[in-house]
Amino acid sequence: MDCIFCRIAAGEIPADVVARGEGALAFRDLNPQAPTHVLVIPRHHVPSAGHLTDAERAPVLGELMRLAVEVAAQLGLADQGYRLVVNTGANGGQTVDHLHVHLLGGRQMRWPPG
Ligand code: DGP
Repeated sequence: MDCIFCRIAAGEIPADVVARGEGALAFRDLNPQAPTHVLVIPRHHVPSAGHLTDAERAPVLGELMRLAVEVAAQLGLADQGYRLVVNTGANGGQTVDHLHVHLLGGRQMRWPPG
C-alpha cells in the first residue's frame, strides 16, 4: 500500500487521531496552517472529490463533513467558526491523492484563499 493516508487509516503510520467514525477518521495535520488543523479522511481509498461521481460513493463526502463538524464542536471551534476545505486535483492544491477534508480553525480566515 503506497498511499500514506491509507497507511494512517490502517494504523501502520502513527497519527494524532482526534475522532473515529464508522467509515472515516480525523487526525491532526502534520503541517498545520492554523492553530487547529485536522484532516478528515475516508477509511477506504478514494483519490479525490472528483471521484465521487456515482451515487454509491457520493455519500462519503457527507460522512466526512459530518465528522468534521463534530470534531469542530469537540475542539471548541463551533462558536467562533472555522473553515472546511477540500483541495481537489493539481490546481486545487491537492498534494495527497486520498480524499480529505481540511478543518481549519482558531484564527480569522481570509478570502479569497491563496
Ligand atoms: P492537500 O495539500 O490538500 O493534499 O493536503 C495534504 C495535507 O496532508 C497537508 O496539509 C499535509 C498533510 N500530511 C501529509 N502527510 C502527512 C502525514 O504523514 N501525516 C499527517 N498527519 N499529515 C500529513
